[in-house]
Amino acid sequence: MNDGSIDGGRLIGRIRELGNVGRDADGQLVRLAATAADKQGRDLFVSWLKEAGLDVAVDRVGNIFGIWSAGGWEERAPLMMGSHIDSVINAGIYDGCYGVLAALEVIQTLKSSGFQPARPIVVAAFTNEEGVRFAPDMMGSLVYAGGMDVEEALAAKGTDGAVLGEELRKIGYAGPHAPGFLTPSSYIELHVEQGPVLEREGIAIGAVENLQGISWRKVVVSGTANHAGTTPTGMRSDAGYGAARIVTYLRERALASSSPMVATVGCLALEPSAVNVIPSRATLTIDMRVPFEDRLLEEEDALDRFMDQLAEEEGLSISVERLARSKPVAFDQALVEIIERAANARGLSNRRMTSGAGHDAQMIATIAPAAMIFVPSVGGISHNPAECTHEDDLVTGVNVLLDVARILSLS
Ligand code: HGY
Ligand code: MN
Ligand code: MN
Repeated sequence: MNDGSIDGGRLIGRIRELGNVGRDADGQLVRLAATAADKQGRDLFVSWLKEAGLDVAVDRVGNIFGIWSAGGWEERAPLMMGSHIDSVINAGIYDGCYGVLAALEVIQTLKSSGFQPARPIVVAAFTNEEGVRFAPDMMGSLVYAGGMDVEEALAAKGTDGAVLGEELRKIGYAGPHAPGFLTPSSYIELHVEQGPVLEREGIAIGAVENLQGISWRKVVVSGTANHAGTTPTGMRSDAGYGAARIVTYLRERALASSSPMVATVGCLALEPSAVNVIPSRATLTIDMRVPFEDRLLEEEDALDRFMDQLAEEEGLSISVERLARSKPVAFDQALVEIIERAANARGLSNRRMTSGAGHDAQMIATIAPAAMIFVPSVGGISHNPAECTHEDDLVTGVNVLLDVARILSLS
């Protein structure tokens, strides 16, 4: 392919092929960080990197890098593009994988067209972006950017009791390189929007200028198991009721908030989980997000006060563990403008936007200029097997990434 445009068939084919790796017995896509399924996905991605003639490097926390540096530009900071290939549970096939495979497609297109960059170009696949098995999310890029000690990350215990460092060794991705071994000149991440905005407004490209703050907590509500039939309501310390009050508090708080706030209780387990026993314990996770740091801090404080009062009123004890916390991030304005100009040059409608989801770009933004490109998600659905982006939108996004990469690697 030498006319300088991407090979859409190769891109779509790889997205589909990688999307079939890690299907469980029910056909659900589950490729959690550092599992055997993740290894299969990683091995497939690395095979494509080698096919493309790239140097492959893996760092100590399992981040994978495909490096195009032929021509002796090693001494120059590389242009980096990438995302992640781990998934949530029962995932779609585009989240993360699209950005990683798009970056590889851009490099292969530039290489085969005889393009001569002035600096190396790197595709990155960061470990454990989703944070479903090991918290926090965006862990690989957080460590890479120096926001988390690599030893602390490798010691992280998963929801299944596994230890990340051992799991990476088991799957053969405990690499030799020190996280951060390459400091990019700039970082661009292409991602499906995962929200409804672009589709609703009929816009082709999102030039992402910022990303909201994220607060993850694990909460354990402890009460007293008792007989469901003999215990008067006023004498109960019902952990299940306490958890339900937290869920409804968060929804009411989000709806009443003066700023865009979302809150989710994604995990909820009751013990002993018997039909006629008042729950003695409820274990839940809370994901709160607000685009403004001061407001997120306010919401965290308000939640703490609510839970203290709930505990007192209901005779419960409530413990809270912080799982992840990232501040809102503003991306590099100059890069956002380059993305807008690239979209305009192709006659593509585009708009600036905030990312509701967390991304590796927010971590790399702390060590290099970074920005993101979004393409529309059908129905705004994501973290769901129905996640979909139309093929022509996928190709359009990669062509914009290609144009941006040309500009950023020529200087
Ligand atoms: O949670 C997030 O926003 C991302 O999908 N890790
Ligand atoms: Mn993602
Ligand atoms: Mn995701």
